[in-house]
Amino acid sequence: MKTPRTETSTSGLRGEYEGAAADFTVAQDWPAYAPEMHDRWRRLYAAQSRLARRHAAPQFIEGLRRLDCADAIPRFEDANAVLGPATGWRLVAVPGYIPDAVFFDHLAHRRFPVTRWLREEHEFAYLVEPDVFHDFFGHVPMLLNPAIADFLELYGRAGERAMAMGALDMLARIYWYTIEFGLLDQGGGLKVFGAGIVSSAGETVYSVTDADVLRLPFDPVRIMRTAYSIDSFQKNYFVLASLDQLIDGLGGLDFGPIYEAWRDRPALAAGALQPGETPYTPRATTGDPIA
Ligand code: HBI
Ligand code: FE
Repeated sequence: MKTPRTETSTSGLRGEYEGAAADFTVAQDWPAYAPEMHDRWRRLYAAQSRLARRHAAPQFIEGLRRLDCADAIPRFEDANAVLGPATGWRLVAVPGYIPDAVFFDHLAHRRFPVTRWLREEHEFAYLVEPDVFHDFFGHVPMLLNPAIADFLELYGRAGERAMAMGALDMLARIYWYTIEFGLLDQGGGLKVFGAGIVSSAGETVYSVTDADVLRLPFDPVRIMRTAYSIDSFQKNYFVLASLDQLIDGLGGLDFGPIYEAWRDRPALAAGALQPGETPYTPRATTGDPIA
């Protein structure tokens, strides 16, 4: 019988790129997670799912329910048995952040890279780099949604050209302001669906309830031009009226001319309303008040 490793030895898995395949994938090595890690996952899950019930988009809540992962760090294989039939996506384990080109290639082939290690206790509420809680809890529920599933593949396929054109920053902002920090208003009040928000207690509440933060209607070109912060709450958010807007607004769009028009000009500062712009006005709610 395999004894679980101690917390100290297991944390050696963090950022362990040695032994990774050429595409940076590794085995998840689920048996290596120590009991205290499963317990930490359970507490992270409990805290964030409670907030999600109140503030997350119904698509996220539904996806999370289908993954059935409240009690322990999930086995990626189990999630794949749910994901495959639903949207054709598959999770692959990675040691952490991977090179842009590799990341894009995985997405283009409907493989989602999930970091295998879990944050430590002192990082419970805040972490700059992705861990298994951010990657799994934040991203995987939305991979069960067909619109997000198609959009992420499209994003992956756009990577090569953006890199060749020196416009990776512009493309990355699309991911950042939708997949990571997107808001959605389908008429039931402002909801979160971005993984960076739903995996953060503070930002889940802040992004939808703060009266002063700038929210703008979803606009691909505006997003591609807008800088973002990686170490604080966002200074602006973009609001989708439906998840279909992602494909409808970006699927037929030729990014080439947009890159050419804007890549050499300075980005717009986050949180700065531009002349002629109006902040997002929430749609009338349909009996589902938000705090
Ligand atoms: N690697 N594991 C991981 N997770 C990411 O979100 C990620 C990455 N590599 C590159 C990357 N993101 C971004 O730079 C691209 O979306 C541009
Ligand atoms: Fe992420």
